Amino acid sequence: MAKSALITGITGQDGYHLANLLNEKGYDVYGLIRGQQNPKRDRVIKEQPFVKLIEGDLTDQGSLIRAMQIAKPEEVYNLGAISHVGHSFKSPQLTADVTGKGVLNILEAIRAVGGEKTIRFYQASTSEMFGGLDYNRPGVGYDENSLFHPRSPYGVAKLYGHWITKNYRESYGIHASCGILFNHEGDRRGVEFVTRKITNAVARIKLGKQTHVELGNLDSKRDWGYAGDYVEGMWRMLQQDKPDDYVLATGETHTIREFCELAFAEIGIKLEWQGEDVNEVGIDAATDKTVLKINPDFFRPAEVDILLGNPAKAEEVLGWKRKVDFPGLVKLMVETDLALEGEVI
Ligand code: NAP
Ligand code: F7E
Repeated sequence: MAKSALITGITGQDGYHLANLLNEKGYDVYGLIRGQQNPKRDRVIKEQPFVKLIEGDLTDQGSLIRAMQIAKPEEVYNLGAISHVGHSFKSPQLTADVTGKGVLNILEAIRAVGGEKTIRFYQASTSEMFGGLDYNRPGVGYDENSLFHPRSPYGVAKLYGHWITKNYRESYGIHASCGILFNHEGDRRGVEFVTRKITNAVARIKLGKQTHVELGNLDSKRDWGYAGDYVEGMWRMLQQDKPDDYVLATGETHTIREFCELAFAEIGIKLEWQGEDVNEVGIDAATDKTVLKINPDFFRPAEVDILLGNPAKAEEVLGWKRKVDFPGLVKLMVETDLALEGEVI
């Protein structure tokens, strides 16, 4: 009998990669899709016809119970969230309801169908729970025991989801694990996130569809991996005899500025920086044209300055290791965007 898995956030980046992985492993894959006319439904049906879609919403307890009854899952992956940090400052209450309380709703749905001993649960926790303020171990990075200090409504909501998952593990014996994942990107990343925004703009600049890109803070540092590698780690967590929490990261950190330099280099542009603060610009060294400007609209009320993860526990216990490195990630994303933008006339 094939195992059954239910994925919330099926239309998101990680939902896409995880659904493919579970399908390759022979699972029956169910995906929770929200809204009465979700524009991403057709894409899932076209690209991943093996996914069985169930309508529901993390804020709607009844729909989650119904999803459990239909999918009868052995494994539930809770990837659904308001996941954009900048957006969470604009819709903090919605973020609390979906990203925070939504986790409680799905855990209660597991209890409602008596799944405490039969359903394994993955919670998508995040490096945004750390926040960077206590970063005092350069070169070592955050691990599972580091101090939390979220710097956004998103980070705060995720911290609730993290602790309620641990609490349900301790209280009801649910096989519930939290993956504390550092940034992971790829060709399925939404264009609202900085990496994809850059690679999409770079492709459009190369094809003459756009003159420049406007960004916010160029100096924050992120530990960026490839999403395809990270969903493998999620699955491995649920295959362990005991539930636990794991950091998935690369152990390297880079600035947004470095990401821009590598991405532009992929299309043969050497970036030169001129000016300071909001007046700083990125210039194409060969033509003197401005290809990058600062737009303060993209600054956040509070910023996480540096994220660097220590994946030692996941490497040792799960046998997990990232495969795609930083230059490889940038190359993969620019190449995909060039191909996609080349197709779109
Ligand atoms: P994503 O692309 O933004 O996808 C988020 C998903 O959540 C979408 O499918 C979205 O559906 C769904 N969603 C939003 N509101 C919902 C609601 N009320 N009910 C049910 N589903 C809802 O995010 P991702 O990059 O794949 O990340 C997956 C998870 O990992 C998220 O929880 C994220 O916070 C977390 N995480 C991500 C990273 C990263 O670097 N990618 C790192 C750490 C943790 P619609 O398409 O209908 O909006
Ligand atoms: O920002 C800076 C921005 O939005 C990265 C989510 O998946 O990873 C993601 O959160 C950095 C920040 O990702 C722009 O200020 C500059 O310092 O790509 P991002 P994020 O905030 O790190 C974590 C682990 C998650 O859990 C989240 O769900 O880039 N930045 N200029 C910009 N960011 C954006 N979005 N747009 C800009 O124009």
